[in-house]
Amino acid sequence: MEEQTNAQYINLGGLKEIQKRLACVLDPYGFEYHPLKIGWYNEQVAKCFQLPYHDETLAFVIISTPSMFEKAFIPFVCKLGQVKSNLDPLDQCMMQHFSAIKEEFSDVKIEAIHDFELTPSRRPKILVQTAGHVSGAVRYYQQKDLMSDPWDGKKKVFGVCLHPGYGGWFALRGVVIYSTIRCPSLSRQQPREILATEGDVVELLRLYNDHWQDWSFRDIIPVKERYSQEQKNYFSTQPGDRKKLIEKYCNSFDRSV
Ligand code: B12
Repeated sequence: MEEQTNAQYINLGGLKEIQKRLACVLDPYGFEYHPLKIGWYNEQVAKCFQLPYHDETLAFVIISTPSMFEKAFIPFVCKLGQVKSNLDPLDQCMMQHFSAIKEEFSDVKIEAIHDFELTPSRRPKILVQTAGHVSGAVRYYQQKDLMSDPWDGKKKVFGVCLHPGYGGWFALRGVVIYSTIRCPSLSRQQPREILATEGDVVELLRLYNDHWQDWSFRDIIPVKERYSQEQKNYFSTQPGDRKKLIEKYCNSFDRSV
């Protein structure tokens, strides 16, 4: 654990102020942000994934909702024409929005970790599903939660999160850690139990692991919003072939602004 000598303690009022400022930077672009304490995350993950901060350190998990594609990604690739060819355009877009958070809080030390970042030993720097679960924003369903495992532990079954409003139609983009800010009064929120039976959880894990390309796991519950057809086409297209799609979106985007 890294001992920050200049730690600042905030109460729930202080947290609300931070959330208000995050809203200005993130709400217009289809992102959600949910607070957590680093200790809640570190308690769950193996030592090699733990983050070197005090348990009370404040962080937010950042989620992209379906409208992020139209509100953030298309304007990013079209308007600004700033996509560098060697980096994934969506990753670049996320980097820009995380940087905007850092700019808004330029008086505070913030570490932003993206879902795609790896450690030198090629481990993910952050397990966003665990972070999402401990924040209470999404429910992480894992094989090890099953009382009776239909795969008998013989198959590695990847876990998946569900969002109460968007089902599987969202992504966990990373965390921003307010390295020197501690919020002892933030209390843990258990995520909503979204599926009713163990059979539903087995079905979710089966769809996610064996049929993720048909999008069906995302619709396991009724949702308020899904990805647009354009967004589905984009993600179903091989990364190397996405440039043509981007050009097509930009032609219609240019006409609409
Ligand atoms: C590597 C990776 C993959 C790999 C391996 C998958 C895996 N889960 O390991 C591959 C390439 C196969 C893959 C594929 C896909 N992936 Co992927 N992947 C990742 C990535 C980058 C890291 C996952 C990882 O390595 N985890 C390491 C293992 C060890 O973690 P773990 O199993 O959760 O174990 C921890 C927990 O169990 C925790 N723990 C222990 N006890 C408890 C108790 C509780 C209560 C809790 C909360 C936690 C907890 O401790 C363990 C660690 O010590 C994440 C993004 C990220 N940075 O997290 C996306 C991610 C998991 N993928 C995602 C998706 C959507 C996919 C795909 C559908 C493709 C796509 N992007 O559309 C497919 C579907 C899977 C499939 N059928 O192949 C999403 C899942 C979203 C969701 N709703 O959950 C993520 C979160 C990316 C994102 N930005 O949203 N993926």
